[in-house]
Amino acid sequence: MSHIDVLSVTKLSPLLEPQIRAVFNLHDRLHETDPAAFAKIAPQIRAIAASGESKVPAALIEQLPALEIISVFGVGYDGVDVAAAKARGVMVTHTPNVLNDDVADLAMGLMLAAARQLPAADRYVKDGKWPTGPMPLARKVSGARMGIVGIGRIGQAIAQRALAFNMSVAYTARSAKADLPFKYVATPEALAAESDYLVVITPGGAATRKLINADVLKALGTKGILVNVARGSVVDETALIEALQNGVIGGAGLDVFENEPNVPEALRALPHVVLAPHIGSGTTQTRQAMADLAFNNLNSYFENKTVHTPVPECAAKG
Ligand code: 8YV
Repeated sequence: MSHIDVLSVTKLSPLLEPQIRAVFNLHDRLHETDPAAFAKIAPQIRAIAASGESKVPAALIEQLPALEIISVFGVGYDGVDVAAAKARGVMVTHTPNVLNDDVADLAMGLMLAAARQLPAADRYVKDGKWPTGPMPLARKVSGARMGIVGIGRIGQAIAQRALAFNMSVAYTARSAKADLPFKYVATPEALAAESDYLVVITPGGAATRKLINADVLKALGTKGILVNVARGSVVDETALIEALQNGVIGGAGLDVFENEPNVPEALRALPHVVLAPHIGSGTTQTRQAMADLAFNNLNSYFENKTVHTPVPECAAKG
């Protein structure tokens, strides 16, 4: 299928790029690197390869009259204008499920790291401070109250882990899920008020923008810890920084940010915050599974017009 032209809109994973190159004719971010060459090839582009953080706006889709499929390497696809794609009959696929465990593991890791001050503890020993006396006491995780914002596949994987820590689990979502054994709370603010740890794992996009605002943080309280493994857009980062600076909440563990890879200096300077560079799905095993699924979606689309994991909006109905 080397005659099929694919445009990548991000630096592709080294686990995915060779798979695509072996079968397709890949134009690596040509729209950014060489607009003149892109203008020539644009009418032939039949697929886009993107990542979870990629932007595929309507303006780009409009420039590609032969576009048939957008394959996202990631479960989140909030950067893709799915409505514009659907209006043109363009299929959008993503990589759900294969990363549930890793993202849930990282949520627990960030919660533990922030509560037990693991990065500070590591520095304490390495900097030779231990002989000067013990570290300040930290906060207990086991048996505490976890509130989960968004109870999809990953949210449920986090809940499962929380139960093993004897935590109580409550959640908020657009509606209560009757099949789940956890308490439903109608709003993030009300959930925060009854949580020690508030874990955010809801999709990004317009519907959840700044869902976690100053009021929610205030409700979480001076001892509460916020964990975000969703999208930076879900948390009002300015409000979060203020809340952390002023002791409105107790701490945070963050894997995602409003303007990645740029993290505000004010956030980086705070001692009671644990930061990670968007590594929720970042293990070799999971990235391989994501790469295989993202590639297989492309490949089977062009082989027989079927895909393994369409985004819900593009899934065939009944
Ligand atoms: C990224 C993610 O896709 O799955 C998602 O939605 O945010 C991540 O897994 C991954 O970092 C590749 O860029």
